[in-house]
Amino acid sequence: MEQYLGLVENVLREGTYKPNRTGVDTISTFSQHYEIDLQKGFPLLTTKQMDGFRWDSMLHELLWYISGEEHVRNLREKTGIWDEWADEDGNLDTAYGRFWRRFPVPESGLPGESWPEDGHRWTNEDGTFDQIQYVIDGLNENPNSRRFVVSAWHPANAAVSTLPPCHYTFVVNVQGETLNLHLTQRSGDVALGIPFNIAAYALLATVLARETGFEVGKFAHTIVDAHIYCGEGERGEWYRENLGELQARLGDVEMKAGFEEVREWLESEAPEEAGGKDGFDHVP
Ligand code: UFP
Repeated sequence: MEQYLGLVENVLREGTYKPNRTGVDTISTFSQHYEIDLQKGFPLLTTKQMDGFRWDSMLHELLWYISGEEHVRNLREKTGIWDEWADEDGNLDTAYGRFWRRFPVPESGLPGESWPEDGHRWTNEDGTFDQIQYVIDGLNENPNSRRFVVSAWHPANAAVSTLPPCHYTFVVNVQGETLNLHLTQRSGDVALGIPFNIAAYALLATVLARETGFEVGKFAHTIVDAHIYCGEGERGEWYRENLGELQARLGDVEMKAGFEEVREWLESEAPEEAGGKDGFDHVP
């Protein structure tokens, strides 16, 4: 997929060396954006190994978001991808589904709001707010609205969470007969997380379009900090010292030829002490 290769290329060519909380340093860029036309096919990347298991995990993860559950007790029977973030009872301090389907609202709404006694039609029994139902009803009743925003970002929760949402808000937008989806992501691991995120939101756009009778249109993605993990310890040090030279020499490589080619080139350039073979997309 040319957009993904373009993203990899931008990060490698323009990125700066950036340590972060994980202890595994990154080559990082600010504000990457691309669009993918979903009418031309489903964006499942073939440059990474997207075998049955990973597709299955992504599918169950998305279904889990839509379920609104804030525990992994059912999800972990299908995939263990969220287990490390859950406590002993399987509860998470931050769960996308909880905010999508049951966003916390004070009992009578926020101060200054005219909140009906019995809540909104999108208010759940426990007083929380169902953002997904709000969007689906809106798409059916008033599709030209520009207010189809779903947010997983709860500022107070994010301040104390072990993993605040990465892909934290999306907006659905109708143009004619097509339904488009724009995702904003605060932090994106280009090698590991992003292929997963693209597939999940392309699928979500498809599901929302089917549910509301639209054709699926485009998936647009903005990533605020798009990064590639390059290494820790000596390996990180090597990248920190040599990134400029590496980038100068990237001009010699035809990146669009393929991710694998770039990877092979980096592997052959990076000396053994810099990680050699695994130095490129090492992930924590
Ligand atoms: N990350 C993704 N996509 C996800 C997800 C995590 O790319 O869906 F949950 C990556 C981004 C970053 C790390 O490398 O995980 C989260 O770290 P931080 O919270 O410090 O940004």
